[in-house]
Amino acid sequence: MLSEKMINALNEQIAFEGYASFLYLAQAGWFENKSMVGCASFMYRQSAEEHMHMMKIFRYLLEMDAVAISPAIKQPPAEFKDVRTIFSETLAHEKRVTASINDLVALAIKESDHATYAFLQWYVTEQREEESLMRTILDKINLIGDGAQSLYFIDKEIEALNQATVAAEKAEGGE
Ligand code: OFO
Repeated sequence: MLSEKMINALNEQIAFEGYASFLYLAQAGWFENKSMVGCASFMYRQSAEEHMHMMKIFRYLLEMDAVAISPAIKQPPAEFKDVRTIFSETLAHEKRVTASINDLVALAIKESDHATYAFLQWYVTEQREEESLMRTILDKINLIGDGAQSLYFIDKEIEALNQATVAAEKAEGGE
């Protein structure tokens, strides 16, 4: 049985993941408007992933006989400064998500909540991979440069990363 505190914290995490899904959707739209289709498909996939992260917690709460709350989502921006800013903000956002997952893990340990501790380990791994992926993208942008002439090459690189991630996920069996 989950504590009241854990139920509330998991419901807050649902809202966090939901916001990430809509933020990445907004960024996908921004990229598509700029004809950066590689970056757009990357962000559409990220958005779908965040939705899946949200649903995993939603279902976990229900499985544990708790109330899962469908969150109110703050509207994300529709305009963004440039490609580099989008990816550095995305990395910053993922770092905040990691901190929030770590707080949940700490709470599970404090409450000797072994079921939630085990459940959260998937998120610990996921966050490590996500942060590493965003850092790789920023490194590539730094190498290529982000002037107007470079956008085409950045888009191609991110499309290639996107394809590699999809292939790796398929090989792992879905997630
Ligand atoms: Fe779900 O926040 Fe990262 O991936």
